[in-house]
Amino acid sequence: QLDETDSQELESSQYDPEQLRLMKEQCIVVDYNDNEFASGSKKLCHLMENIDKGLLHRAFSVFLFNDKGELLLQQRSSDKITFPDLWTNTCCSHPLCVDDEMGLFAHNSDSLGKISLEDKVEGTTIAAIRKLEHELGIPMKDTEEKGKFFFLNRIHYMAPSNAPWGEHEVDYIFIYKTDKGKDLTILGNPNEVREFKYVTMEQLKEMMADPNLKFTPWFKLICQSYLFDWWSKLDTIEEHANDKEIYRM
Ligand code: DMA
Ligand code: MN
Repeated sequence: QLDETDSQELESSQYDPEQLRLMKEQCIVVDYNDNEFASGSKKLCHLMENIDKGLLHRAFSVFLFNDKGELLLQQRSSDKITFPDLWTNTCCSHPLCVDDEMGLFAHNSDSLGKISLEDKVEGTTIAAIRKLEHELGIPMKDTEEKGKFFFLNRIHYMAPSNAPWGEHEVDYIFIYKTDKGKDLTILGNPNEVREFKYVTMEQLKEMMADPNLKFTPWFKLICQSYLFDWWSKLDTIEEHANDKEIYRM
């Protein structure tokens, strides 16, 4: 576990108490090649003073599509400490430093070597299922069913937020495809999500052209690179999944 001493005293501050509590979560600290080597609090991992020294952690971004091929967007809550009020993809967060979310399972628990990418993807999917329920009220039992999540690739990026905060992550990108005829229950958690809506490709492009709407940096990066291509190939997305490369942006 990385040392908690830093210059930022956040208690009794201007921040939302629940979001401050979540700053104590333990993220997975990784090296340049996404190999885990420590745990570090969410607070520690998101302070630019540490990011500037190279601190990097593992994250995920889910792009959830309904059975009509529309993408679920969210606007982050004003209570969020990083990137409040910005529009973004369905759900983002971090796999935590616990066995299952790290990809440590019974079948590999005695292997002293590195965790395989397949196991890391499985662990990160467990975190995604947890957070889809926490942020959007999508019942875990509805997303736990195998085969709806597609792991596309990993994106390594850095982006400052409002000072003193920022992101520096290896971000696992997932597409979730809702079954035909199924309509997922969504109930936004106001501490996490201010608004949410499904959009078509055209509607998203219109939103992005609207100067009054602001988007998260990672969502913009993924829009500029892969999103529209993947979206147009949703029916055969498995052919584009499981890219082992880490793309540096
Ligand atoms: C962090 O998202 C992950 C990415 C990909 C930016 P977040 O700030 O929404 O995390 P959390 O929901 O855990 O606060
Ligand atoms: Mn992060």
